[in-house]
Amino acid sequence: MTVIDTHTGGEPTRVVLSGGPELGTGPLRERRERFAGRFDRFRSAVANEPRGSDVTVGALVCEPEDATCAAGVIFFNNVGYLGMCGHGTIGLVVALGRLGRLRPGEHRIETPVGIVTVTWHGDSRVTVLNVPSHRARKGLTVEAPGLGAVTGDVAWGGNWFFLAESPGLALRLDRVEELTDYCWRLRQAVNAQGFPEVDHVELFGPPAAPGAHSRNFVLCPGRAYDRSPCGTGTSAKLACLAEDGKLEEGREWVQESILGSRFTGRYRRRAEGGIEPAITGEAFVNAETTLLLDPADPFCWGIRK
Ligand code: PYC
Repeated sequence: MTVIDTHTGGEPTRVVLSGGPELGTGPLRERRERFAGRFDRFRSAVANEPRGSDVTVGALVCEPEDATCAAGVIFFNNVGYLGMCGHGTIGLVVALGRLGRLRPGEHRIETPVGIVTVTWHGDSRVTVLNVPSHRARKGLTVEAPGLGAVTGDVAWGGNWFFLAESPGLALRLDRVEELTDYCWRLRQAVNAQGFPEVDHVELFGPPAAPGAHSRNFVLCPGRAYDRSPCGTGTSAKLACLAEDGKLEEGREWVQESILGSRFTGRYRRRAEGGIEPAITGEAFVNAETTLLLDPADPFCWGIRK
C-alpha cells in the first residue's frame, strides 16, 4: 500500500493512496460497511502495530460517488471506523496538495456522513466546512462508578461526543493516565444511559496560552487521546456554545489541545436547526512510504486488541 503520513496539531493521519481494499462503487456509507464487513484486516494492517499505533488514524482515499467532489475518504482507527475526522481531513488535503492532486482553493470531499467543503490555503493550513452539527441533549447527568454524578452534553460534530467540564483534573500531558481512565468510565456510563452511539468523550478546561478560549482533552473510541484539538469535537463544542448563546455566529473560537496545538472554529446557523461549523488547522507531511504485506509474517494484518 502506498501511504503518505501527516500530522495535524500532533495527531497522525495515514492517507492510503493505493493498494487498499477494493470496495467497489456506491454511497461511501455502504462502502464503509463493506470495508468493515469484508476487508477489516486492511484497517488493522494500517492502523495497528507493528506498522501503526493506537493513535494512528487511517484515511482510505476512494473514488467519490458525487462527481462534484475531488475525492472520497473513509477514516478508521485502531478499533474501527469514524464518520468524519476533522484533523484527518486537514491531513488528507495537505497530502493531496503535496502530490499535486489538489490546487489551493475550495474543494468538496465526500465522507460516509456527508460532503465537507475544504479550502486548502496553499501551505500547511486548511479550513474544513464540516457536516451540520447539533446538540442532541443538554445537561445529561450520569453516575459513573468511582466518579459520582457528572453532567455534560451529547452532541454530533461528524462523530458523537459527550462534552463536560474537567472535574478539576489538569488538562496536561502528565495527567493523561488519569484523564483516560476518567473519560473511559464516563463513556461507559453515558453509553449505559441510552446513548450507545457516543464513542468520544471531551473534557474542557481553561487554556494555557493567551489567545485561546479553551483547552480540551478528547478520548477516542480505541482509548487513544487526540493530540489535536479534534475537528469533529470542536464542531460539537461550537454546536453547544451556539445553542447556549455563548458564541455569536461568525465569531472565532480558538480551541487548544492537550499539547497546546490549536484549531480556530466559527459557525453559521442553519435554518433547519444546528450549525455549519468551519474549522481551520495546520498539517505537515512526515513520510511518503510503501507498506509491505508479507503473508508469511504472523503480524502481517496488525496486532488486534
Ligand atoms: O479531528 O475529528 C477529529 C478526530 C476524530 C478522532 C480523532 N480526531
